[in-house]
Amino acid sequence: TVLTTLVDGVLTLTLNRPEKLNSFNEDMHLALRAGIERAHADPEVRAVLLTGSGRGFCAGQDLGDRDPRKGGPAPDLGQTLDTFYNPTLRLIRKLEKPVICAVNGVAAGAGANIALACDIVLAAKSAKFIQAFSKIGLIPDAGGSWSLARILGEPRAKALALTAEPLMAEKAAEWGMIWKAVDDEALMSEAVALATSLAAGPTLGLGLTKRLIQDAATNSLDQQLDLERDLQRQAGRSKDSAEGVTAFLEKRKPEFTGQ
Ligand code: LHQ
Repeated sequence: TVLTTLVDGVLTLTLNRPEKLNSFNEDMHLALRAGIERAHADPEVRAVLLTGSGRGFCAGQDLGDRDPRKGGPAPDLGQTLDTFYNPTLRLIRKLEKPVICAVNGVAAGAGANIALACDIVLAAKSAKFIQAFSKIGLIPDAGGSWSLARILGEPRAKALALTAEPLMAEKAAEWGMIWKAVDDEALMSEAVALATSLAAGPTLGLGLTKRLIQDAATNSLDQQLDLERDLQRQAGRSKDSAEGVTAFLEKRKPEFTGQ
């Protein structure tokens, strides 16, 4: 349910249930989580690229999995979040390596919000983001209430979540919700080029940069200045920092090892 390749330091994870627009069943949850866990553990992985196969990116939870018409007690969706979505969301945010998301088609419900948890989001111009939850009486999950409110502010976050109106990729880029909308046929080559170039970068410093920017959301300026001091001290002692400065002085391209 998730295709995995490791090329030039880029671990590509492709959600692969195209006939269901890559909606999440248990298998796909576990396979995606295993992929991100590998990215944490495997030093060969220096960037992650998340995308979907077929015409969609991800349509959120597989709604066929729990058909209310079949009767029985209402499912505990809180438990679904605790067991499946939330650990993966936390792993993506905690991973001290860049996570690029190439949204190749519609991203709905939790599918949209997993994309928003990634560090750099590129989307095909034909792709749209739908906070589909309100259509089925649910609330935005998979971190969406947090990321939308932070990225867009309350007015746009509330309107998207209450109306479930699709947001096209170009508008999403204009609003700062994603990094870039690109021509459909250029999406994967651009995303792979970006991920490959980040994977060849100073991984330790990039990881600390990710943490620093995320922590800024809850830190005061004083706390953030202290954190910058601590992480710069660490970055300044890295092999890649020495290599970066040496390469600059020698007017050549740096060769980073990630350490
Ligand atoms: C699907 C799905 C899908 C199953 C398309 N499931 N089959 C929820 C509950 C539990 C715990 C916690 O969290 C959550 C979070 C959530 O994610 S809630 C939101 C769940 N997602 C949705 O409500 C989106 C449902 N899908 C749609 O609204 C549409 O499919 C979109 C707008 C994504 C795409 O529309 P179209 O491009 O017109 O495609 P389609 O609707 O024809 O879908 C293609 C096929 O994929 C179709 O199957 P079929 O056998 O008829 O060809 C759909 O049934 C299937 N599919 N989404 N979530």
